[in-house]
Amino acid sequence: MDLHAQRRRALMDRLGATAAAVFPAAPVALRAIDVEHRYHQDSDFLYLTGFPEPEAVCLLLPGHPKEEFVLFVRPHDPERETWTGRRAGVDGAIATYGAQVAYPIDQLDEKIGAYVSERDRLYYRSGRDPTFDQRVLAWMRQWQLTRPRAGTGPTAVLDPAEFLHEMRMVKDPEELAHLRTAIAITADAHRAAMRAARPGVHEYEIEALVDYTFRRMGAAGPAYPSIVAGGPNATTLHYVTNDRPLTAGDLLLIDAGADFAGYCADVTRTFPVADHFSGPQRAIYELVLQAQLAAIAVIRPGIRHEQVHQRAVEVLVDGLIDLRLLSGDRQEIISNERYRPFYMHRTSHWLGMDVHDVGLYKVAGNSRTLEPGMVMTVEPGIYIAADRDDVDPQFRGIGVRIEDDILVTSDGPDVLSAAVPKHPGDIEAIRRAGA
Ligand SMILES: [Mn+2]
Repeated sequence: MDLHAQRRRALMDRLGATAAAVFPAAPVALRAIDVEHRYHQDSDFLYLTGFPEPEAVCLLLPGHPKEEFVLFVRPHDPERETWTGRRAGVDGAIATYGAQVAYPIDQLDEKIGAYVSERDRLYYRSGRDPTFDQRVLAWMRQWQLTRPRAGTGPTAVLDPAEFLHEMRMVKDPEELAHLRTAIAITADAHRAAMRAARPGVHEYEIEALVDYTFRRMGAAGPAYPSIVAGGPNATTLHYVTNDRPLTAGDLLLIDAGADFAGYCADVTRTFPVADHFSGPQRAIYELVLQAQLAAIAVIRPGIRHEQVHQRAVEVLVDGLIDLRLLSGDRQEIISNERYRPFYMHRTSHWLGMDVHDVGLYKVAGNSRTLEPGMVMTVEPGIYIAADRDDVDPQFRGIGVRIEDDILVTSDGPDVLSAAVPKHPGDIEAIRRAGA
């Protein structure tokens, strides 16, 4: 059984034999009236089917004697395929993707009624595609009408996330292999950027080098718009304008990750455009690094996700007190979140097919317990905007974030992005070698 079949089996066992589940492919996104964005498949759909095309629907019918896995796909159309490329077609949906039965997508409304009217509940995640939501509502109205005489038909639409997204949180071997590749490509791109940055080069030139490296090595492209933020731009968390020339006194913050085979890397490094850090830059940098290393060090199965953030905050607050950027009692600063003018985001998110991957951070009111196979980022930072006149002038305009991708293993944290230098000596070495 291939991995997609194993995943469908595991999901169907959880859904139970009286349920049906519907997963549509992602709709095509338009950039202009007749220009499409590069297609990005829906992660849930891709996880369960491996099917890369738009205009497709996966129907799961747990316990059905012959047709547990039904695909609706675009049929062959030689005229259309001349323009947009080969389609798997109904035959390929069965032969290549393992559907037990497949239909042209335009038969969906006609066929789904009979399949699902024998089930008592329908799993479907609404809110992602309003057009498809309307379709599901129309089916439900139809089943409401036929239910009194048929005696069967779904009475509830439920979110499959509680089962499916729990599965996606713990990565299987194929997923880990794709993630490792995405992260290895990303590491190459960050190292290339560290060698290439110098005064006079624009942020967009570094962005182009990063994105070029992703594509050259077989990634689909950046998993999110690459942030290449020189100097004070690094204090804007989601800076993507990337149009400023770098100057010798800048730090350069790059937050960029490749998308490979549907899996996302998410890595941030900050380094000097000169071949060494200035004193104040190095003080802030070493504090963020210390916080990041301490936060990574607590990762192991059984700890709560929240503890990673707490550890980072403790180290950052101690350091901000030492640097006289904050004053007062550590506990008081933490409970009142007085560090937030310097550190305003969370330390960690799940990582996988989505950059901010699916899965609960809290279960029954408590922060989630880590398990082997989960993948998460650790990304503390300090951001001091250039116009912060309440702050010692030597620190103004400094923004630092350091982000790695961590696999939780029974032996502790496995830093998947360790190939990108982050210790000041290693960064200064690669800077000097590249110049
Ligand atoms: Mn991140």
